[in-house]
Amino acid sequence: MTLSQTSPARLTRTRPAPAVGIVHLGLGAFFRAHGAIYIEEAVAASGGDWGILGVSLQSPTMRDHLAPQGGTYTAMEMGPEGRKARHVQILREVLVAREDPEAVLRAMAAPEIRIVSLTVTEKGYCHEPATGRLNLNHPDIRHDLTAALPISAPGMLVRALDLRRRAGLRPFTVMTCDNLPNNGRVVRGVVLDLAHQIDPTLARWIETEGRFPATMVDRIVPATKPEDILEVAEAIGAHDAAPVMHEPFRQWVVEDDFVDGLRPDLGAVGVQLVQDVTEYEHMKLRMLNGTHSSLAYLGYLSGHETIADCMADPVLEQTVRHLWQAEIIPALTPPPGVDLHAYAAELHARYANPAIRHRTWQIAMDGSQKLPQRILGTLDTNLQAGRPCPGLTLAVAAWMVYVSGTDLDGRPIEVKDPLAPILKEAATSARPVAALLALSQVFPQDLAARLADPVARAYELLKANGARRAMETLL
Ligand code: CS2
Repeated sequence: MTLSQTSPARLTRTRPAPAVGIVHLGLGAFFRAHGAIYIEEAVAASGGDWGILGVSLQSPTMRDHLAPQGGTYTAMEMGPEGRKARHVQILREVLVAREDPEAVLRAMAAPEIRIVSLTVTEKGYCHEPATGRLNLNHPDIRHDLTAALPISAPGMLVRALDLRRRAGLRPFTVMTCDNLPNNGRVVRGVVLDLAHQIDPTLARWIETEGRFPATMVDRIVPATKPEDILEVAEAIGAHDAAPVMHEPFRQWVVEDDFVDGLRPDLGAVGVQLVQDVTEYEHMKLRMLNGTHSSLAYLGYLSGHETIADCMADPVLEQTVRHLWQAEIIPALTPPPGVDLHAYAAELHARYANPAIRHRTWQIAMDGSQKLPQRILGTLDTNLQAGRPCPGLTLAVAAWMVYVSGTDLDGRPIEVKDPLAPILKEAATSARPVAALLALSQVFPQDLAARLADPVARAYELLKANGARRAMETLL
């Protein structure tokens, strides 16, 4: 056996990246399979110094994987009919904020940086999900209020903007790419809240000069699994320690509001540049992420490992169709020219794609940060209009079972959530439904009052009959 058969060569860079113009915070699989590819294509189409410097906030793993590959990696498109590999080379360098926050701030404050984009997940904004305001009691924010070297994403943005202001530079555009409604307004709000605490003059400068376009991002990108690394090696004939596996579909809707109008030519590669992204965000968060989370809890409790497995189960498949048709679409205003029924049909096909193994457990993560914008908004609109919502109510009840840390057959669940200990205490108390609904970080309290009875009934049904029977009974 030759050496190359036992260990294929490492993936390496084959062309230089453009000079850096963007710093990206949060270098997970999603950005590498979505924004990075769009930006690489925009540079290929129209040029510009829009290379990306990636920042991992906590862990050095991504840097350690990407550095020996010159920052390049494989994006593997997984379609129902086959796969297609692409060698992405737009990322020039990776820094790790926990190791060297000063280097990250220096990079963000450099004159050539015009955009700082973010995928730091919902909890990375350190806000109260129910209100959208900065949580001043968040331990990272308490640290960042006084320390010159921040650890939170809002802290990084504020300190870097401060360096730019002091150096007489223009601010960078802050472009959030996380699944939050009004994500531009949320990040602007937390940055201004923090800046006000640190230096009101800085806050005023950011308020007048800063730009925070909202964006709607969409592509299903499950976390990379060890078997994916082997599959990619076999497909490309080289070892890539950090590939990303993604579906063919992609969509990016961006508010065209950048500091001095400076941005890559995103319009050339199919990004929709709009005045107001709100209706797109609501559509995507409620139709896609709302049913994703519902399938995650109900599917997990029905014993399903992935979304595609859920779609192959007629009970869950009918549940998700019911959610779209009877509960979510009636409570939505479509974006201009969009047919929500066609959008639902497209989502159905995307979920059923057997090549994408997206774990229910992965989507179930961080539910306390996700439920408000994905599910509770739809429930609120419907209940106020007097329309019952048995499906979404059951999904909330399933989340309540899930966060107790024990499934309906008594097996342990590994619950990942920034509020996990609080959720567990409430979910295992004598009155779990009432105790969870009382958490104002998650449930606006007027909605909690309206949810009390229906959720309690759904919860009892789940406990008594199991998830599949409960769906059959209620829907
Ligand atoms: C998913 C999203 O993990 C989750 O919570 O719902 O990551 C989803 O796959 C993306 O938003 C799709 O664009």
